[in-house]
Amino acid sequence: MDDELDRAANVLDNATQVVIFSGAGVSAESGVPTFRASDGLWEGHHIEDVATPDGFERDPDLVWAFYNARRDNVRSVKPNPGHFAIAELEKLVGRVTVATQNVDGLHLVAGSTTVLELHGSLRETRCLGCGVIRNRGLEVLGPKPLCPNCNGQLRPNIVWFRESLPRKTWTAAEDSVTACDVLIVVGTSAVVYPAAGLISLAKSAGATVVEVNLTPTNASGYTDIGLYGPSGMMLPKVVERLRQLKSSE
Ligand code: BV8
Ligand code: ZN
Repeated sequence: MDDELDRAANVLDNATQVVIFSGAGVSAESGVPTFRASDGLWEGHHIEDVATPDGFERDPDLVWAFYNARRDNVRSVKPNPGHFAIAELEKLVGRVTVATQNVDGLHLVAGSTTVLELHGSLRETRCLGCGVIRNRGLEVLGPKPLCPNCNGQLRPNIVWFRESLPRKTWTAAEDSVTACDVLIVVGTSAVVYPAAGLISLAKSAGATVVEVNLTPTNASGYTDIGLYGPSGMMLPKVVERLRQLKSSE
């Protein structure tokens, strides 16, 4: 593994633009549950019931109970060394963009400054009446939150299955991976599209792809350097090696 860590540090040392494409695995060591539970359930619910527009239409109370429970979870968690190593990269590499599938906001809490939240944020609500998107932090919202502006029904500002990703955010993500020298794919099973398509896009644009995961995934076919172990351990090791390279230059 040392060779792979050195190779990863070397490609980062020569990079001017780096993109981190992250999924639920980067937050696992912070205590945020990942999606691919073995029984296909997500915190005891079927995806269909809690992460689709139809599910919300059918039972908004169930969906709000699900998202309020995840807001409660995120209120009690902190970024882990993997998030902090990603934030630290910004001091060592010209331009770092984080394109995350996660909605927990932990990259921002850890200090990353350019974070594209491809699937929205647990901290944001959107009004079905006036359309206003608000960042409500992690305040308790109650079972049927209403818009303070027009008293309309609020929904989580999250991208559910069969919904489009926010256009500006998605375009920025595509542009960043097309321009990057290195793409670090961390903590994702790379099964959800269009987000997972960023990996092949980066590869076809000539980027070196580094995968950080417990095990190989659907991304592994595009991977040049594989770092298999917990991201909270692997990422700080890579950044430490990179810091040593930079200080010896
Ligand atoms: C769209 C928000 C089109 C919710 C999410 C059939 C019908 C309709 C659509 C489709 C279809 N078939 C496919 C699709 C497209 C669909 C899709 O991709 N489905 C998949 C399941 C096949 N995509 C969509 O629907 C997207 N929209 O296509 O619109 C459209 C629109 C308009 C008009 C025409 C067409 C929208 C997708 C977004 C869905 N929303 N999240 C919420 O979070 O509440 S996706 C959800 O899954 C999360 O965002 C999550 O990030 C994402 C992917 O999961 P991962 O992050 O990868 O997490 P996972 O648990 O899977 O893996 C964790 C990994 O970490 C593992 O590899 C594990 O080994 C690793 N790990 C664990 N611990 C560690 C670790 N690694 C390192 N260290 C550790 N310690
Ligand atoms: Zn409103």
